[in-house]
Amino acid sequence: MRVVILTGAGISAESGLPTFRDAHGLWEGHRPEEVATPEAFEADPLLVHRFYDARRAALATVEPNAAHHALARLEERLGDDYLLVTQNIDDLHQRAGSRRIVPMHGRLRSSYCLHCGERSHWTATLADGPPCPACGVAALRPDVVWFGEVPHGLDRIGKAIEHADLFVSIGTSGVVYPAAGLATAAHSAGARTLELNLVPSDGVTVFDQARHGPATELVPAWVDEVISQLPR
Ligand code: BV8
Repeated sequence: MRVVILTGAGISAESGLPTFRDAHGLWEGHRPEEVATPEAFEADPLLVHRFYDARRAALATVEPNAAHHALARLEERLGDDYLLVTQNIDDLHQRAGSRRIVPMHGRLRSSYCLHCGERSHWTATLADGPPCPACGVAALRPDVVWFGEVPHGLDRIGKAIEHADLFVSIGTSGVVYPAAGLATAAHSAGARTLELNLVPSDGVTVFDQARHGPATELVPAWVDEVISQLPR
C-alpha cells in the first residue's frame, strides 16, 4: 500500500510548539503572513530574524511526541511505499526517525546564504548578522519558504500523490496553498483520503474519512491499525 502523509503545525502542538492559528494568529502584533514574506524581510530584516530566532530557540526546548514516533514506525514497515510531506519547519519528524520526508516549507535549523546560495545547519541566532560558513559574507536568511515563494519538492510530491493508494492529512487547517490542494489532487488521482485533526479543517469535505481528536491519540491508533492489516 503506497501512502502519502501531509502534516501541519497541529502534529507538533502537543510537543509545546504553538500552531499558527493557536498563537492567537499574532506575533509581536503581526500576522504570520506579515513577517513570513520576502517583502517583510526587505523592509525590516531584524524583525523577521527575531521571529525565527525565537522559534529556533523554542525548538531546542521541545521533543517529538507519540504522533511523530508513530509515523516513523509506519515508515519502517512501508519503506519506499511511504512519503511524509510536512509544512512544518521544525525538525521533530526527523528527530523521531523519519527519513522519507519532504520539508516543503523549509527548515528552521538551516540558514540560506543570499550571496553564495549555501545552505548550512544552523541552531544559533541570525539577528546579529553572522558570516556565511561557506563564503564569509554576512548575507544569511532563514532557510524557510515565505509567502509568495515556491515550496520545495513539488515534483517529488506530485509523483508520489499520482501513485498513492492512501493520502492522510494530519494537524493542518488546509488554508495555505499549494499544500492545501494536495488532498484534492490525491482524490482525483484515485487515492483514498483521510483527515486526522483536532477539529474539522477548512478542507474536511474533500476527505473520504475524517477522525477528530488530539494527534498523540489519533495517529498511534491509526498506525497500529494500518500495520495490523499489512501482510506479515
Ligand atoms: C506560492 C514557512 C507560488 C514559514 C509557510 C491559492 C489560493 C489562495 C492563496 C494562494 C493560492 N496559491 C498561493 C496562494 C498564496 C499563499 C497562500 O496559500 N496564502 C493563504 C494564506 C491563503 N501561498 C503561498 O504564498 C505559497 N507559495 O503559492 O508560490 C507557486 C506555488 C506553486 C507552484 C508555483 C508557484 C507558499 C506558502 C508557504 C508559506 N510558508 N511556512 C514559517 O513557518 O514561518 S506557511 C505556514 O502556514 C505553515 O508552513 C503552514 O503551511 C501554514 C499553517 O498551517 P497549519 O500548519 O495547518 O497550521 P494552522 O495553525 O493553520 O492549523 C493547525 C491545525 O492543527 C488546526 O486545524 C488545528 O485544529 C489542528 N490542531 C491543533 N492542535 C492539534 C491539532 N490537530 C491534532 N492534534 C492537536 N493537538
